[in-house]
Amino acid sequence: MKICVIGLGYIGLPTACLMAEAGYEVIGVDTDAHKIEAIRQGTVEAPGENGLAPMVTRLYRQGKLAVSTAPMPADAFIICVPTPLERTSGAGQVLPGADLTYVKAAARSIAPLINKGSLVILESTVPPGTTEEVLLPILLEGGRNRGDILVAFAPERVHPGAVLEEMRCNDRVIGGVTEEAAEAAKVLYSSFVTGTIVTTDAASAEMVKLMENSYRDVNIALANEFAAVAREVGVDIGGAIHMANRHPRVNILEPGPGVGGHCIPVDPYFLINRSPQMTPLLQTARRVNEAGPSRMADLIEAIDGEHGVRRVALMGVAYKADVADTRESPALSLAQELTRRDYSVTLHDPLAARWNGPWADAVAGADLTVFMTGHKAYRDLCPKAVAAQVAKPIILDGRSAIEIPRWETEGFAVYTLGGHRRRRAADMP
Ligand code: SAJ
Repeated sequence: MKICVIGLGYIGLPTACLMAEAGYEVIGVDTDAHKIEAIRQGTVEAPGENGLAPMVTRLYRQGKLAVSTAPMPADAFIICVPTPLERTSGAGQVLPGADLTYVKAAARSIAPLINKGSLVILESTVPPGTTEEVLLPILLEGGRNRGDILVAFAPERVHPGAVLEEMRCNDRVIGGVTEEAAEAAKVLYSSFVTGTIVTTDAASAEMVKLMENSYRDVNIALANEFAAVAREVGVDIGGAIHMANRHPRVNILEPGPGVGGHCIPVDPYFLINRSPQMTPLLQTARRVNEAGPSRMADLIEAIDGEHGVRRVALMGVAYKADVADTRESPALSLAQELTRRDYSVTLHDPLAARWNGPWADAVAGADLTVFMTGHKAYRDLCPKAVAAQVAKPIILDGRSAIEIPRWETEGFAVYTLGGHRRRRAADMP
């Protein structure tokens, strides 16, 4: 069976590899000629995804994975293209929604290659109804009948940094425009998915994906709101969450300096845009999380009021620990806000190419060092070495990234997101 994977990004490339590894004849397609050339030259880079780059090169050289900048005839097509936010106005308010440009372009690029019995699977996260109301009509534009082709929606669940592992092991939901389509897609994914594959209709699968990420966004917002109250009350939020989570049915997430990545800040808007009147909680959660960087700027101003701060070093540009991905980076938003408030800002990230110079250069002369991402490289930093570089030994830990006693021993004043330091989780039984 020949499979054509459209889009070789964070999801499409590992998906193409796992399908090829499972024995299918796979053609990976991407309009980015540089990406295609890197695969052909064996110079693919997948920072943070151990095993992916060598797997791509091996499969390509074995002839199990072909690549092209244009789709080729196949028995099945898997669409893994971006669905970014677009600012649209509706119901008298600006409501970000899904930009389906890439999905529509991918559908149009494969429509001429569709035959009777072709299977088309959409993996990109989309608003409920997109598979049946947007994708299918484009595929039928060539005058085909609905019953001629099998169309399904198969969202992914991955943890960046362990994408291959999670694509294999996690349970998967697959929704079909018809039951036959869902079953056909299930057979395909069963070739490498060891988790349970649940089949349903396309709209339910689209909804499930958005519910998963919206659930996470709301719970991150809840943690951030608790942190704000803890700051007012003077309670250490880390310790309070640790204690609250000892309740058998409580699982409060981590407060942070903002919510980044290409999914959590985006996906709730696909539900908000679809039903603005029915989603006050999702909209509030988005506002709470989007205010993360400005809350951090307020905290920095308060520290400035106490100690005098002009130069701020932001450590961690990636959207979360131990990944190189800087999309929707809270650190970049904070850097903009601090610059607007006349602070001098340096940025550093050990994994993100643009900012991965020596950390000492980033903190040199800093009046305040802010940990925005809990990279392992930061957790392993030597406080004495940092003390020798900074102008003032003051830390704002936005991610519970450091062991506070190690830094206080070296004379650092350490601030956290929530309240003054009391008995911290680490000190607790
Ligand atoms: N964050 C917090 N506090 C937390 C957890 C996360 O502030 O307790 C922040 C992170 O630092 C980051 C942002 O939220 O800036 C998003 O991180 P994440 O780990 O929640 O999300 P992603 O985008 O890496 O992965 C999510 C996952 N979805 C869920 O956990 C429900 C992943 O399983 C999905 O496959 C992925 O979105 C996706 O591609 O949809």
